[in-house]
Order: sequence, then structure tokens, then C-alpha cells
Amino acid sequence: MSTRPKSSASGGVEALKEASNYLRGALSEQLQADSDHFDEEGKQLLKFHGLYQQNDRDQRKTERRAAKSYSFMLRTRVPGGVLTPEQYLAHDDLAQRYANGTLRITTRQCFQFHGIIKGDLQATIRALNEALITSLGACGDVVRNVACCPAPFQDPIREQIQAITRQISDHLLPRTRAYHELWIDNEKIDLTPPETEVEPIYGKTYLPRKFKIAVAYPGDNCVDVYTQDIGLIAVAYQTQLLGFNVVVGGGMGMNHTKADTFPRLGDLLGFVAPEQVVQVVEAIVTVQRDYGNRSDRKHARMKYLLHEWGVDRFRAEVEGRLGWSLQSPAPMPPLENELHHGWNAQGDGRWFLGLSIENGRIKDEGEMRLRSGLRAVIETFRPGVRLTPNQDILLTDIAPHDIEPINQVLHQFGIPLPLSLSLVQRNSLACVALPTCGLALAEAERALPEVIDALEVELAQLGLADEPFTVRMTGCPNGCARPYVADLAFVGRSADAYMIFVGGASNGTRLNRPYKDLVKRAQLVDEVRPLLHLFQKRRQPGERFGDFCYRLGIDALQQILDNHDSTEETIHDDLDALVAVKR
Ligand code: SRM
Ligand code: SF4
Repeated sequence: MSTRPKSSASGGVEALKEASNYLRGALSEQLQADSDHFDEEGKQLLKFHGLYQQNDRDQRKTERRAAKSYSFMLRTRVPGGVLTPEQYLAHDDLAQRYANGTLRITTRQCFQFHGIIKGDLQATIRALNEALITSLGACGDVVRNVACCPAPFQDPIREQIQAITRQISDHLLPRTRAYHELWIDNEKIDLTPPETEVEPIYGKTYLPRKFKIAVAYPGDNCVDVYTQDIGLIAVAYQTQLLGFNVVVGGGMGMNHTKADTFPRLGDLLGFVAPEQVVQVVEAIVTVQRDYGNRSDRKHARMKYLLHEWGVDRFRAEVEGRLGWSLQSPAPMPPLENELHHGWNAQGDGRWFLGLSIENGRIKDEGEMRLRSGLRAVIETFRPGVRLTPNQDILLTDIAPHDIEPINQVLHQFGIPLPLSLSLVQRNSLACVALPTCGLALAEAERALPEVIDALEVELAQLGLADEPFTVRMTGCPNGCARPYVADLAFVGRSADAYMIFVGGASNGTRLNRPYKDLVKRAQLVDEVRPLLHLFQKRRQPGERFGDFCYRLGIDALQQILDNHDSTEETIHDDLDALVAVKR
């Protein structure tokens, strides 16, 4: 039981952080050394600088015993997903100059580059710094990119929640000068001049683990607010932001073989006024800093502290630090997961275009020259750019007379408008997985398009093509595409096998449950087909797929389908019996 603050570093990473002199370690020496990679300690510290040392796992297969070739993933931090056109173009230039020629929008509204070699790291980070972009704290045991609903509708509440997102992000950005010393040189523009070398919030050992915060607009859960360490759900009256309902202890990661690791939705902690929100967030972060598990990284996320303590004890600890009590949670409108696709009037005479980017990967491939086309539109029309937590992009602040010319450019580059794509594709997410992710057990980003193609055929045959439901795939159970809140999810198990989950809620408010295990990729849709048939025949009016599976019970559905050939009449007798019991 965690009854008092754990102060000392017990594990390897804890000792490393403590001895690192605020994230320096031997990174400078290793950066200059004549080697294509950093040692194990360097690799851990690099994460705090937004860098992952990786090797291409496709190449690894062919390299056999030959020496591994290393490259780096670099993640930039984009609070609320908001970028200027110049910042977008800086990312695009660097993707071509130093990375693998693609850009990857992440599920937390950041950009990732893959395939940068060690010798190009400084040049890449310097160029980003010149565009006022940082990668500091994009990874590592700190507060990661703060996510926020990015829709640019003209509305004072949206402006306020975006401003609060930036405030929280700035407040919790590490203060160490190590990043600037190492990557930028002191003469370059300083994004976040720290007053002192001390980390006033984090201390020498930073947090026990990564920490995630997101802000949701009233009624719109595009950020999946219940899956965050801290979720802030804006509460408004007409055009006035009243404050936030605060949710704590969400998280997705689990391990297939460790039953004491699990996804969890956050608990409602209370309500806080806008002017107090940064103080409350800081108090929560310090509770996790002091009581989070520092001896076992598998149990170090704040969700395990909530699980162990319960929300009442956690609230008491937060309130003790604040010196005042949180208000009771305020009533909220029901949530939806809005994609913000298509052309939309912003309400200020300008328009924005939400484009669906398949699995967040911006690349030129075949007829579809997405990267070049986006570059052409952004260079010519200079729209604002916003990245969404659904791995998509919004081009904002567009004058009405530019709508048609932009449509034409997109058409020339083979880029479809979202409304011409299937709903199931637009509502799908996949994590990066192979070939770069060192933790991937199976494919995700490269495999989901084919699975979606097969699902599209199935759904069209059943007359369900207009049915919105979320489909998410990850290459391992860590849950980077937040699979455990989806209506339907495929979670990598081994090289070609997945666990299927069903019964989540499209609006991110309920966890799904395992339905079938060890299903080969080629059989995923075959395994889901009988469920889709039942859904089509037996759903209630307006009922979503996940809600249907949840209502009837996943175990019961599984049992019925396992006992019958889905064409048999008897299946319906059993279902009638089940429905009668559930009533
Ligand atoms: Fe993640 C680790 C990619 C969002 C849970 N995640 C990783 C690493 C860095 C692999 C590693 O540690 O070696 C992946 C890099 C792959 C690559 O080659 O690029 C990776 N995670 C991603 C991204 C890029 C997925 C995507 O396709 O968009 C997302 C980057 C977000 C960002 O911009 O900051 C990403 N990761 C998430 C999310 C979703 C979210 O944050 O909303 C989760 C689930 C929520 C949560 O944190 O609980 C998530 N990633 C994990 C975990 C499991 C953590 C846990 O509590 O157990 C790991 C593994 C770990 O930390 O040990 C992980
Ligand atoms: Fe890698 Fe697993 Fe995250 Fe996918 S879910 S990016 S495979 S860690």
C-alpha cells in the first residue's frame, strides 16, 4: 500500500533520472561520438527530449546477424493540435530533408518523424526551434502533449479552452536547459527560457511515468477524455465557460499476460472554475509525483493509484494540497466523438476543411499525393492547421472564395474529400506499430486499410454503410489508438494474430470487452460478420453497434454464436430468450 510519498529512486529508470542532472546524462558526449546510436541510458533520457531510438524491423529480418542500423523517431509537441501554416511547412520540409519522407499525425495531435539518423538530429531539432516548435517533453516521464478539441468554430468557449490548454502545457513543460544546450546551441531562439535549473514541479526524478491531460468541449469527446490521467470536460452556460468537470485516473495500457494491468476510465473528481484549473491540475500531478509507484513501471501510471486508493482518498489528498474543496461535478450534455470532417462555416465569415487522413500518415503514394497536395494548398492559401486526436487534419480560416480553388488542388493531387470516404474508414484509427515500434507484436497502420476494405463490403451488403461506429487497431495491448473504448477493436497478440474487443461506446464513455482471441488477420472480418448480422436484425432503433453488444452481453453473444451456425433459425430463438432476460 502506498501510504506515504516514495522519495527515493528504486528502479533503473528512477536512478537514471536522478543522476542525469536534469536530463543531460552523457547525451552530449554520445551525440558527438562516432557511433550511429546512444547507449541504453542515453536511449532512456532521449525520450524526455522527444526522441526514440529505433531500428526498422522490416530491415532487421533481412539483416540477421549483421549489425543493426539505427534511426530515430522524433515527436513534436503541438498543444491542442494548433499550428501556423509556416510551422506545418517546416515539418513538411524536415520530413523530406531528414526523415523518411512522411509525416505522422498522432492520436494526441502531435507530429512524428521516423527514420532520422543520429547525425541529423541536431539539424532537425534546430530547424524546428526556429519555427518555434519543441519536442521537449513530447515523450518521457512528464506531462505529454496536452490535447484539446481543435474545431475552430468562432465561439468564446473554444477560444478559452484552447488558451487554457496552452497554459497547462506551458506550466508543466520541463524547465531544464539540457534540451537547448544539447540540440539548439545557446545563440538560437529560446522558446521557454527557464529561470533556474530547478524543476519546481517535477523535481530531479520527474514523474513515475508518462502523464496525459486532455480538454473536451461541452458535448464533444473527440479527445477521449475518460482515457486520460486528467480529463477536463468544459461546462458552459450559453457562451460562458463556467468551468470543468475533472476526471482522473484513465489509461489504456495493459499486458495480455498480466491480469493486474488493465485499461481504466477516469473517475469524476469534482468541478473547478476556469481560473483555478491550472492550480488543480498541478495539485493532481504532484499527488502522482509523490505517491505514484516508482518501483514497478508496469504499475506506475496514475490509474493504479486511483484503483488502489479510490477516488475519495485521492480527492482528499488533492484538496489537502489545494487548501480548499472542489465543487461537486456539474451536469453535462451527452458526449459525441466529433470528427469535424468536411467544409464547415466557422461563424466568422471563414471556413474550415476537415480532411480524413488514413491512420494519420501523410505521404505520397500512387495516385494519391497527400503530402504534396497538402503542401500545395498550405503554401498557396496559407490556412491555419490543426491536428485532431482522430489523426486527421483541419485547414482553417479559409475565405469563401478559396473553397473551390482548394477543392480543385486537392482533386489534382488525388486527395478525396471526407464525404466520399466510407464512414467506417473515417471513424477508424490505427497505431504506428511495425516497422518502427519496438513494442509491436503485430501490424496495425499497415494492416487496417485492408481490414476496413473488407468491413466496407460487409457493411454495404447489410445496408449498414451509413452506420457510425469506431474501429481501432493496435499492434500490441499498450493501446496507443485507444482501442479499449472503441465499438470494435483489434489488438495485436502475436505476429499475425489479434484479440477482438467489442462493446465499447462510440463516444468514449465505456470500455469494450474481449470477444475472440488469437484471430488471424485474414479472419478478423469473418469473426465479426455474425455479430454484424445480429446487430442488423436485432438492434433497437438508433442503437450503435457497441451499445448493442453491451446490451446483450458479450459473453452471452459469444456463447450463442459459438453454439450455432449463424444461418440457423435456432439462433433467433436463443436471442429472443436472451433479449427477454435482459429486459
Ligand atoms: Fe503510445 C509506447 C506510439 C499514443 C500508450 N507509443 C509507445 C511507443 C513510443 C513505443 C515505445 O515505447 O517503444 C510508440 C512509438 C511507435 C512509433 O514507432 O512511432 C507509441 N503512442 C504512439 C502514437 C504515435 C500512436 C499513434 O499511432 O498515433 C501516439 C503518440 C501520442 C502523442 O503524440 O503523444 C501514442 N500511447 C498513446 C495513447 C493514446 C493517448 O495518449 O491518447 C496511449 C494510451 C493512453 C495511455 O497512455 O494510457 C498510449 N504508448 C502507450 C503505452 C502504454 C502505457 C501504459 O500505461 O502501459 C506505451 C508503452 C509504455 O509506455 O511502456 C506506449
Ligand atoms: Fe507500438 Fe503497441 Fe503503441 Fe502500437 S499500441 S504504437 S504497437 S506500443
